[in-house]
Amino acid sequence: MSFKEKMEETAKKKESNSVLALDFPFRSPDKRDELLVEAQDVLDAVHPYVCAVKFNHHLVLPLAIMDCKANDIGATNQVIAEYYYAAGFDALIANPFVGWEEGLKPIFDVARRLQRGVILLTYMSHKGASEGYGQTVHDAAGAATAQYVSFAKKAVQWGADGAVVGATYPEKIREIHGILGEHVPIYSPGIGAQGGAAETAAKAGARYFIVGRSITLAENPSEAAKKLCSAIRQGR
Ligand code: NUP
Repeated sequence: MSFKEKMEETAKKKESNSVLALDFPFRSPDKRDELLVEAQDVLDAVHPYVCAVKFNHHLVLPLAIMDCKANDIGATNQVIAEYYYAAGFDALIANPFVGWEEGLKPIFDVARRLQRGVILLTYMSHKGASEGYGQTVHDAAGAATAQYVSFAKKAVQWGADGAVVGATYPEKIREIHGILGEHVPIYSPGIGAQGGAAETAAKAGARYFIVGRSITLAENPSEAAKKLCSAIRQGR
């Protein structure tokens, strides 16, 4: 089963399209055990309400000491992908800024061979996103276009398994969704702590919702995850 099909099936089974970003603030190395316990507690509390878990450096680096460079040359990207997939990850998030040949192609090659997923950053959720993803570029034919439009087209052309678009920019979600159609589902971070709203992102066309701090740092993570699910349902 492909990564995309696996996500669809799990979301349906769990009745949830929320992806938990299992992130915690920096902790000194001698507190690593606490971090593990905390992460397990949050997972235990919210697993009925999420369809997937996304690991970032917050947890992978302090616990496993992995040197991940998601923006690298193809040969390095290939090794990164081999190790992450071998460690059991179902999908990786990659940055299309490095391009295809000797850039992301090797990651896609490894992913296809192992039936894993590649999700592309398309328009990030933070304030400075417009400086990179929003800049005007010239496509191969010389026509002026927005960087994120070009990335969205590449996501379709490369057969990406998902595209990350910030919930903080619902109008970008709508526009990018228009390019991706049903081929490439939108994964939307930036809900809660960064100011985005799940309901609005869902209305604009986001399919999955990546949420970290408003669940992991909540007084009651289970309640927060449950609320997120109902906000998503409202937006559908
Ligand atoms: O555009 C992006 N925005 C974003 O927040 C792309 C991401 N990958 N993320 C990640 O999603 C971010 O690094 C964090 O792991 C998670 C959002 O967490 P929070 O703002 O809900 O706490």
